[in-house]
Amino acid sequence: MFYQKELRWAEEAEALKPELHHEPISPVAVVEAEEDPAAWQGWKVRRVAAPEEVFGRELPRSWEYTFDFGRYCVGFPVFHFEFSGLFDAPFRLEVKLAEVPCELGRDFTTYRGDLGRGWLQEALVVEDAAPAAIRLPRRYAFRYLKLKVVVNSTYKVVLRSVQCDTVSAADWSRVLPLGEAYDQLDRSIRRIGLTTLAACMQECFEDGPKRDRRLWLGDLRLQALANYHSFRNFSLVKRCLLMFAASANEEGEIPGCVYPGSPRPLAGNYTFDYSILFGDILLDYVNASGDEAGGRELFPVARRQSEMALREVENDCFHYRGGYWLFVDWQEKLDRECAGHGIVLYSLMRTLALARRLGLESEVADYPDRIERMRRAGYAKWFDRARGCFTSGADRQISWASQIWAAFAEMLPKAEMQELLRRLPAGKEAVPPGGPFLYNQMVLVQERYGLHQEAHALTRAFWGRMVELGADTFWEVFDPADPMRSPYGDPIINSYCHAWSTPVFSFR
Ligand code: RAM
Repeated sequence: MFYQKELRWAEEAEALKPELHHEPISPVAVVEAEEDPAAWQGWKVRRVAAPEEVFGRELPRSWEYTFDFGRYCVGFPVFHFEFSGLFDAPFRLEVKLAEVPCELGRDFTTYRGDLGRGWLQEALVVEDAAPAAIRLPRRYAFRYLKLKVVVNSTYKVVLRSVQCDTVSAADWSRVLPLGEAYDQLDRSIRRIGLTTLAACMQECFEDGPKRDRRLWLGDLRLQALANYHSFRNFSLVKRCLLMFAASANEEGEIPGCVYPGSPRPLAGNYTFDYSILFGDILLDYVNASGDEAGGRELFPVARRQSEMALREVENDCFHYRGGYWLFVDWQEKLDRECAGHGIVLYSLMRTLALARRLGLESEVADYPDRIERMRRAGYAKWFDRARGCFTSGADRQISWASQIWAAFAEMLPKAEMQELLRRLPAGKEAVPPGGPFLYNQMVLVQERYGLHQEAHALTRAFWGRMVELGADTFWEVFDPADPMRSPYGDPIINSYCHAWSTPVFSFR
């Protein structure tokens, strides 16, 4: 449908590829991973030496050191060596990199997850001539880096230094400091949140720099908003929107994620609830950047996604027939239909608001009426008056997801919705979020309804717990009651620096 334009959009996206900022980072300690049942996920690290005690010394034939960089790094590890003696056999170096202690401690051969083991970060370098420096060609995301040599030859080796050439598209000089009123915990949450966001800002917004290193639309929505509050890199958002537009299929549907690449970004998974929020992200972008021409250029893509969403609506209600991915959250128990209705409705509302913002209202002339009808029908079908909240499915399940998306879609008068949102966290009956993605939606919707205190308190309770547990960046998956939780069958494949876990929306 957009084929004529897609190549141009791909070219425009390519032209917006950012120059990355480089910063060399050195380790602060030599550590060892240790099993400890009292530690989060059963592992901790213990400091055993200063890096200077290892650098510059002649090393034994076999050796192994784990360097702790003291902070999260995304970039290219570089090692400097000095060799003496006859180089009579290749130099073989094993490298392992980890975001968290549990990943560092676990033997990767015991990995039992569903996603490809290739995401677990390791490298084997074999050099036929004595190297003065080795720079790993792949980009890694880590705090801990382990080097191992098993039975070297007769020559002697000195390790001169270990460093990481870190890269990011984020410019920290654009971030404004937090006001006086915020305490230490707030400052930590915001700093770690922005570190997470900056680590995910590469040649596009990535969901996680360890995994999947891809541009996901649902993650982009939160990243772009967090970015407007901080690094204010508008062209990176525009580049990402163009990448999605350039990978639309014949029907004009955009995927839930793209694999960056030329000449056109490659479409990844189709994720219904992600695709239909394209117009929402575009509207936020136009409002934040003032780029109305860019908004007009991509408006047809937004409108097309809303049209696709409407194909799933029957008698003014969203009907989940299956056969496609309706994500909403990682919560397995969740009945997604009511939340799906809220997302479709919200998508229409935002596409309409975008059209109004751009003076294109006539192109969506039927939307106000459709929105009103869907609001009424949705209320009649899913609102349970006796219990005072939205339910979903045959068992009339109450969940955070249903209330949150009903709130985004303004399915109740404002005061009633405020009251419902206030009640929700305390209610034991409601199916809670399956992780940070939905907690962040809750914070956003609370702010939207003027519930700032509540949003701030939720941010402190949920992300504050990760701070206490020693997070350097915020995690893709976090259930305080279940440290080993993973949607992929093994927590070492989880991403521990994840875009959708940037809790900056309740700081002003
Ligand atoms: C995972 C990634 C990504 C998310 C999708 C739904 O593969 O964590 O961030 O958006 O799931």
